[in-house]
Amino acid sequence: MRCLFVFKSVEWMGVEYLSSALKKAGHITDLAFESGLEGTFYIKTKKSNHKSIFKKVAKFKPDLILFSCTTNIYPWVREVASGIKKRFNIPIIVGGIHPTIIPEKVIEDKNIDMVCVGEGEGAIVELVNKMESGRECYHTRNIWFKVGDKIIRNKVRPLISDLDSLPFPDKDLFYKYGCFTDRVYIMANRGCPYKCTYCFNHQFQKLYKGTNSCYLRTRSIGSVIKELKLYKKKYRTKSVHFYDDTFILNKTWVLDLCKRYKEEINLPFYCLVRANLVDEDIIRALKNAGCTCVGMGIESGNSEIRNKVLKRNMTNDQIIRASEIIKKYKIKLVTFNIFGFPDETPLQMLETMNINLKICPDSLFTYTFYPFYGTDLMVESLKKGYIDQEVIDRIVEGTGNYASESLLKHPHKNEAYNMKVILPLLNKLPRRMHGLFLKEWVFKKHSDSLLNVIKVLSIPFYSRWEAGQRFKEQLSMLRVHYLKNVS
Ligand code: B12
Ligand code: SF4
Repeated sequence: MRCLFVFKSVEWMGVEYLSSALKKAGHITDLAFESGLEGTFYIKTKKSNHKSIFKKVAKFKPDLILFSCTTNIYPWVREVASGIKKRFNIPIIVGGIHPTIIPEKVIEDKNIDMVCVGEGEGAIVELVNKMESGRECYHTRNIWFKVGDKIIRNKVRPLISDLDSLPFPDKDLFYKYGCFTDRVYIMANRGCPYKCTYCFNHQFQKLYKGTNSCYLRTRSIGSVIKELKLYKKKYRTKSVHFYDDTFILNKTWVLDLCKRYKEEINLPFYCLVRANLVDEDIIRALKNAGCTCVGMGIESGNSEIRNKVLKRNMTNDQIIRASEIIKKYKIKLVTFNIFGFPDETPLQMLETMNINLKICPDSLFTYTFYPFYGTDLMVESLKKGYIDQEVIDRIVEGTGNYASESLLKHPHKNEAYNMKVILPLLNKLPRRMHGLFLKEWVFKKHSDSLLNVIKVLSIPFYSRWEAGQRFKEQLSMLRVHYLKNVS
């Protein structure tokens, strides 16, 4: 069967995995892609009329249209799905994190015929096989169907236990659109054992409870190395970005991977670490293998907020110790920070500023808290009156994001936004200037234009490596868009 994925802004591994699973089962896949700056830089570009997508649909003549959907691109998915339905009579399926969390709402959209809940490879192959052979498909696990006024809800199948059994992601789909250049994204694991209250992982753990699934799955080192060797040859890869939620969770595995990576891949790489798991053996091994930069979530510098509200389970000492080890081995450190949690006071927010200024990361990312639907912290925010049904409806619709102003009715929203804006710049200013901002400045109301100027001034201080890569990728997408006429 002919399956057309529709996506925008950035390369997406979820789509690549589904495409290769479908190809392995003998189906034909392609991608209709709309470039833009929102997926990586939160910059709204001119509203698109999606013409290139409709043109691609007309040319490819798919039997099925497939959207992958995070919360923040849901408005775009709905708009494009509606445009497609107006012009073509082709079934549309939407999968990914947003429909997984709120299938009831997503399937209500009149242009969406099916949604996929949870992991998609097994489900999509079964569905497409059945559709192709004209067999009844309403009993396909993970898939919800809309038949007239009726919704058919199927349970989820167990998670894929052997990740090595999956074909490597079909990166060609995005490569031809210039979505990546010499840096590749890879995932060596799936799942995360922690239950941080603002993250989707505890929702997935609940979804799969009782299905006899192991939530945390790790690929064999041989499989990861084989995938990277392929990219090195095919895309002339110069750096690698491991996007695993908790890359260093299994110490023996990381140490073994580092050894073989050095011998067989030997490219600079980036990965995510968790402060409570960092030790000298791991960081030394990462360094020896070529790791040039690690990302580490601090989220809040106040241990009460971090451990009671966010359930991060890590102490300030662990964060400080981890950053000392990372610096000792001269690996660049990027931290992630969020301001404006429920009940967070300005003084607690200041602790996030202070811990960063103390450990001096090479760069840092700052966000305002966005209560993703169904997370424990969204529920808590509702209970405590920080959000109401109207805000929940906006989240369901995919409004806002964690780079914009908070959706919460937070008494210290202003301070949270000031701190989010100023911290990346402050981290690079001389220590003697910190006092200027840490006292009155963060507590005052500033004009949007001043805050926007600071945001622009801070751009060079966000992770330079990451910003540089993304900039290169955006340029490459534009070049392909305007010069190559890919179809
Ligand atoms: C890597 C990553 C990125 C990379 C993507 C790079 C790449 N080349 O893939 C980048 C940096 C670009 C990115 C950007 C964003 N990300 Co991100 N990202 C991730 C991360 C860490 C891994 C995603 C991944 O590849 N997973 C592995 C694949 C196999 O899983 P998957 O995508 O979920 O797909 C499976 C199923 O969902 C399902 N499925 C998915 N789509 C479809 C479609 C159909 C038709 C079917 C049948 C099934 C199906 O089947 C797939 C295979 O099993 C996740 C966290 C996570 N662990 O998943 C966050 C995550 C998805 N990102 C998130 C967010 C918020 C964003 C941004 C909005 C942030 C931003 N602006 O920078 C953007 C959104 C961009 C966009 N266009 O949507 C959130 C989404 C939360 C939410 N409720 O929406 C997550 C869950 C992180 C989190 N902890 O909150 N991200
Ligand atoms: S450690 Fe990271 S990925 Fe895991 S649950 Fe917490 S925030 Fe989510």
